[in-house]
Amino acid sequence: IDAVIPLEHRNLWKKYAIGEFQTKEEFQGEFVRHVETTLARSLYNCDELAAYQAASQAIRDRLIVAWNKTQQKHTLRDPKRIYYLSLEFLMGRAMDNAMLNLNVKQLTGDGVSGFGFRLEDLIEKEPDAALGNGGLGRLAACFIDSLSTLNYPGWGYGLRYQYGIFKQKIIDGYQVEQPDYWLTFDNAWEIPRTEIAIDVMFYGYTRKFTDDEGKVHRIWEGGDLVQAVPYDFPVPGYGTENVNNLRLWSSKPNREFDFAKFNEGAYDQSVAEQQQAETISAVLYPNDNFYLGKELRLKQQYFWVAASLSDIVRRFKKSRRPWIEFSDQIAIQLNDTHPTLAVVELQRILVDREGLDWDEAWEIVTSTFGYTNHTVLPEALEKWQVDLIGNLLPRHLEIIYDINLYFLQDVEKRFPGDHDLLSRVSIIEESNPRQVRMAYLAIIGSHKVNGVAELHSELIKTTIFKDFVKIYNEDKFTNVTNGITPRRWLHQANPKLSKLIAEKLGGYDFLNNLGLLKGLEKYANDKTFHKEWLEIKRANKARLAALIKSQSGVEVDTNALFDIQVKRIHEYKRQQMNIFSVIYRYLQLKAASPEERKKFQKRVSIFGGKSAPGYYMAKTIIKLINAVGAVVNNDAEIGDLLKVVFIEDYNVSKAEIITPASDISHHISTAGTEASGTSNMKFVLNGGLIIGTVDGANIEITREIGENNIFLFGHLAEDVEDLRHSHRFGHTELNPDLQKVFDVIESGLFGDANIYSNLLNSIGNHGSDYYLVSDDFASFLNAQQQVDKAYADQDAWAQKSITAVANMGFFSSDRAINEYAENIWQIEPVPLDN
Ligand code: GL9
Repeated sequence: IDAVIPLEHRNLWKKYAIGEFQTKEEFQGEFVRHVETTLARSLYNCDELAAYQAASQAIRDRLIVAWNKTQQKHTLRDPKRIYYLSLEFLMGRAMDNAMLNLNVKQLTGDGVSGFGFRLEDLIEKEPDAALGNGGLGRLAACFIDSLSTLNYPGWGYGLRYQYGIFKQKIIDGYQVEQPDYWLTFDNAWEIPRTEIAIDVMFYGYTRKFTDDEGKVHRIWEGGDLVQAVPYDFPVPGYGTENVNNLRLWSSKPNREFDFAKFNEGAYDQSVAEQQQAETISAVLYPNDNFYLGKELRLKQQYFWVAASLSDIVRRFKKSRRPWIEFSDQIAIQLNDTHPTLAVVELQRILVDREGLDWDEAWEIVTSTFGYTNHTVLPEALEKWQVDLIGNLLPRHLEIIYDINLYFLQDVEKRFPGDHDLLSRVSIIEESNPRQVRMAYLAIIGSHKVNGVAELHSELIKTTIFKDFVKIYNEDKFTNVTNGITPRRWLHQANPKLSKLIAEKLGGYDFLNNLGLLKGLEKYANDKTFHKEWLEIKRANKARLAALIKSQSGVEVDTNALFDIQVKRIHEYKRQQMNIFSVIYRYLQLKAASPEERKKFQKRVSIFGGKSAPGYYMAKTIIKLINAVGAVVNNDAEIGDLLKVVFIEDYNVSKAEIITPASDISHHISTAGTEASGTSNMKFVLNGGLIIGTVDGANIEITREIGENNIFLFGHLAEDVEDLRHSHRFGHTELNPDLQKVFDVIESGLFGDANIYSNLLNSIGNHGSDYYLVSDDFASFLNAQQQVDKAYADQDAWAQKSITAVANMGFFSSDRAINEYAENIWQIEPVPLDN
């Protein structure tokens, strides 16, 4: 109470409350003040970096004013809130996004140019917040953008890694990892909240005790404490005052020095032990779609979950509502199984700390959580060793056993005598060593489970979670197809196209209502519009060509078809199949006469993406792509007919340049393996067509834009199992065209053939060809031919491109968030004050 300014003083306060700059001049005033005071510099040493920092401070001030208003309003109205728990938020840069959302970009640009700076240069000074691996982390970033834009009261909770995803260097054709220390300079986009640090415990033991009423309890005590310090990142919505919060936790040594553990003479060692606490949030694990059972990763998960839940529960308790209303006020979404310990932690808080009965607590827990599954790949499913959990979190392991016991008792009642079923669905896998199946715990602890595209949501019901569909009712399982924010992925990344669309549709309303793009359809056959459309594509290709030239020295012709595959390097995503087809094309060009060659479509094959540091096959694929580039790009006979480029260190900021520049992009995973994909949506929204398999969101994209506007090929998900079976038992010949490609690799054309032998042997030479590269190769080459043919008719191509864009409204993350809000979270937007 004593923290509140008394009524009689509030007018004075309001007189001095920070105003929001409205004009270029006001911005300039703020800019100079920040250079001179915040940065303690002057007009004599204000370089580009300082100018970026001062401009971002000025914009941050505005954000914070709106952020405060939003949070005050939410505290006052106390609506139901959604908390999105994600171990990854792949945000990219903040400044451009903030300027566009606050509608101050023009003014800021004019303001800094008054001091001789170019806004584009300042934007480039900001390091990416690269706190994610790929699609899953970028999805979380798009989702919080939509939560703010749609005025939902929603917070993200994550970890503030000091090192984001590593920086990729290509040296001698190989990937080399370098640390991404992104916090070298002050970060204007975060607000440290040291005053609300939370203690998190690890290790220790559990003890039984009986209370005055004779009730038996178990408590957890005696462990090591680590401090969780929150850093708040304001998340502005577009076209609204609403600014939500992304709260990222950073680990610090505990405030109290542990004198019990402190032996005299071992002071330095004691301090060093304390410092260990900081390693918890030090680094993002760089694996995509792959699980690694490291203790530090488990520590990260619990640290983040415990701090977030403590924060959420504290906020709930301030409202003095009864516990029974917890899930009327709070929804928590588990982004993959990474935060599944939250289920256990909430049950522990309610039972051990707040004294609720088990059943009452469990009802609250299960009505609060929802779980999103993002992959069916078996190597990606988290299973923690029982002993690891028991040592680090002894009380949680007991609770997991109890959850399992009650669950299995229920199942036994409903399916008496089905012991196979019991062992199949048990949270504990009775393997050696025993393991906790986190996905099962997430399903049992949630009221809804969703996949991320239609096919994927069907597949989880019929394969990995089949038994749970039988146990629960079918409508516990649902689908929410992924989406992307059109603010970043159209307006910010492709300002020219956004402007052209706005001219045709009479304004920028489509950025809040992407379905309005439908209005473009009537221009699909308009030849003058085709020209404008293709001209913008050309300009975007020139922008990418400049990036390629500056990075790799390769000059590419913007008249060529730009063919792009950028995403994490993974065998299931089949970059190997793509580069094999490029080699095949090269062989055909070499075999052709000079006359025949002229008939070939010029192409630039562009690759980009990181491999997990320990993923040998993926690293081999990167080496092969670079080796092919080195041969092809230096072949004078081939010239501009074919270029092969690997863009180093693919990240969000580069994606903003690459995506608008594509004519065709590859989304060619083995059917049934890519849960959704989201870059497929980004490319099509920017007028690029796609070549893809019948997988993930490609299927829904086809349904929306029409099958004439996409190049589909390959076997269907339903065929995959039989094909794999036939590889194991039958004798399968390698596709003859693929054999030619293997022969030339083995001849040493791309360097020592031994480098590639494991890659080739996993496919041919009685390899299992688990990802069906050979099975799909013929239809892949055929689809490539269709692409060439279609591209030759530029008007027909423009028509496809425009029609596709016009029908992409469904893939806005606003639509996805509205579906979550209605079907899973039961939350409503909080209207703006007027
Ligand atoms: C992923 C899927 O592989 C993608 O197909 C999907 O689009 C995204 C978002 O739902 O989720 N699952 C997954 O584990 N990753 C994905 O990208 N990987 C990471 O980014 C860690």
